[in-house]
Amino acid sequence: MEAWRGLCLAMVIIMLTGRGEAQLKQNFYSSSCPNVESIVKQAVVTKLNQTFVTIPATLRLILHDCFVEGCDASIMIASPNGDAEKDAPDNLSLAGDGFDTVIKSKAAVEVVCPGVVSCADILVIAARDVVVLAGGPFFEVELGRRDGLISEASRVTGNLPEPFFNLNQLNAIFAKNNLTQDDMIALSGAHTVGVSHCSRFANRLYNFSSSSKVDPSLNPIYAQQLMQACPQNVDPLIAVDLDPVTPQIFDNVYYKNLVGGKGLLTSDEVLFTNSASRRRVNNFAKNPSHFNKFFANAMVKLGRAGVKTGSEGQIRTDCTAFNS
Ligand code: HEM
Ligand SMILES: *[C@@H]1O[C@H](CO)[C@@H](O)[C@H](O)[C@H]1NC(C)=O
Ligand SMILES: *[C@@H]1O[C@H](CO)[C@@H](O)[C@H](O)[C@H]1NC(C)=O
Ligand SMILES: *[C@@H]1O[C@H](CO)[C@@H](O)[C@H](O)[C@H]1NC(C)=O
Ligand SMILES: CC(=O)N[C@H]1CO[C@H](CO)[C@@H](O)[C@@H]1O
Repeated sequence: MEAWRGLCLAMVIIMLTGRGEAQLKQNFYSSSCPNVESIVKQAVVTKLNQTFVTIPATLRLILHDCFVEGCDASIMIASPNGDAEKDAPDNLSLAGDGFDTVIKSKAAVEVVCPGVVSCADILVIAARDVVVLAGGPFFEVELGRRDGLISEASRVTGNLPEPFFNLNQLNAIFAKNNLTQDDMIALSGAHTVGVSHCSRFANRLYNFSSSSKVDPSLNPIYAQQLMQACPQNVDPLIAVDLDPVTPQIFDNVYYKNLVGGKGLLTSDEVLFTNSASRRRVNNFAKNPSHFNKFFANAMVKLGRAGVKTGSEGQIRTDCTAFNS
């Protein structure tokens, strides 16, 4: 009887994993690479010591990876023909330091546990670590992702949120990734660090509508400052802080900015101007620990988007190339 039950259980497990339904879990590498998280953290700290950009660049990478093909490090692939995901127009502004953080972390992990930890998981750990290093909340990450086998610029189109999106468009693209409006609002709080190039919001300053050149939802003094930083025909390399108040700290000031008309992108400010999302923005602006809790929860959910597990995909040795 016992043997029979054991056999049934084993068959169920085989069926589940055989169909690729293996689950992500915390401490996935507890026996195969027990120190993976501390190795990645050390690599991230070392990289951060070289440049602050490590933080925003790595954090943004997780969105761009997970929303296109799922969280499978497809964003990391370098193509000699310039037609991989990272070459798509939407990726033009991804800072090289995010890629470098993952590459250096992977190199450090490979020394100790060669061929065991996916690049997708390393990116997820590194993205969590930069949040913590910038003063944000710690949270346990789920691991067990496999690296994807597809990375094409043409498949990026339509899968990433755009800075001119309205609330419905934002909700729709997050919903495709099983994320709610509250998740979306919390994840937008990543814009508490990092920068945007002028071209992504210049329409709000110079060419908003037939009745008003300047977006009326912008605080007028902030609008003046932005026009100074971003004159028309500005050098396309010029970028300004997404959070003008505490640009290097992961905090809830992003939401206070929105309340004060200092959301840089249309997609930021709309979270406050639209009454359907305003209450949550006010809540995060007033209650930092509430924001931290929602952000951590939403990051874990983001990390589940379109994942490959079990025997799907591969564990890349070099994050920038498929295994040959
Ligand atoms: C809600 C929809 C979102 C839109 C429309 C959006 C759009 C943008 C845009 C246009 C930029 C500026 C890019 C540039 O000009 O260099 C940017 C930067 C950034 N985004 Fe988002 N984003 C969104 C959500 C997110 C999420 C969910 C995360 C991460 C969890 C994130 C993390 C970042 C970071 C950290 C930067 C700064 C990058 C840097 O300084 O190098 N964003 N985003
Ligand atoms: C940070 O960089 C400085 C030199 O810029 C170096 O002396 C120091 O050891 C570094 N610290 C870490 C933790 O890497
Ligand atoms: C201003 O906006 C209108 C309508 O959106 C567009 O047709 C026009 O090309 C824009 N002008 C500039 C200078 O960007
Ligand atoms: C969203 O959740 C459903 C049900 O669990 C799942 O089948 C689907 O693959 C998920 N979508 C993404 C993008 O992860
Ligand atoms: C960081 C990075 O790889 N950026 C690339 C994005 O795509 C353009 C081409 O569209 C490349 O020139 C960039 O190097």
